[in-house]
Amino acid sequence: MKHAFGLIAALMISTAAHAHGVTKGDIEIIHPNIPQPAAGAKAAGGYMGISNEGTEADRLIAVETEAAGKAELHISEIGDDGVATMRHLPEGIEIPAGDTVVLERGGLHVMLMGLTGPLTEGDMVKATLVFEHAGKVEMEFMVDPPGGEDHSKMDHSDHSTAE
Ligand SMILES: [Cu+2]
Repeated sequence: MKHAFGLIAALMISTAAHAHGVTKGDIEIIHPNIPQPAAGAKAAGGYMGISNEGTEADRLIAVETEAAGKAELHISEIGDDGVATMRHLPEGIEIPAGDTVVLERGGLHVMLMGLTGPLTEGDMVKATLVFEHAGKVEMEFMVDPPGGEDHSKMDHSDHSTAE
């Protein structure tokens, strides 16, 4: 995942004005965010960087939040036919030792399904990430502008089909 470092650097630079995050043990959560969904949307994607400073792999296995009826871990993929599809990851997302995994549009994401209320830019959305080893990490998603923070610095070539 060498490319992740460049993405994280871009993420941190582009969001430096109001970057936020949380650390628990060896796990650091970097700028968890939800781009403001369209009015009346029933679902939204949650994104963040997850660093593992430890010497053992960990695994994000669940996300709990009162902002949605259900939160699942998904990956968006472009199939051989060029069509973007989303796949549920019941086994969770591995965070290798000494590595950073980026959840971003068009890739890994938290899928919030059955939103319990509107999400407006600037809102903070409480959630709990559940890791196999680090346990429960309390954090807050920041609701970013619609379409996400600063498109210009990241590759969002497939964002129109992500959700
Ligand atoms: Cu999804």
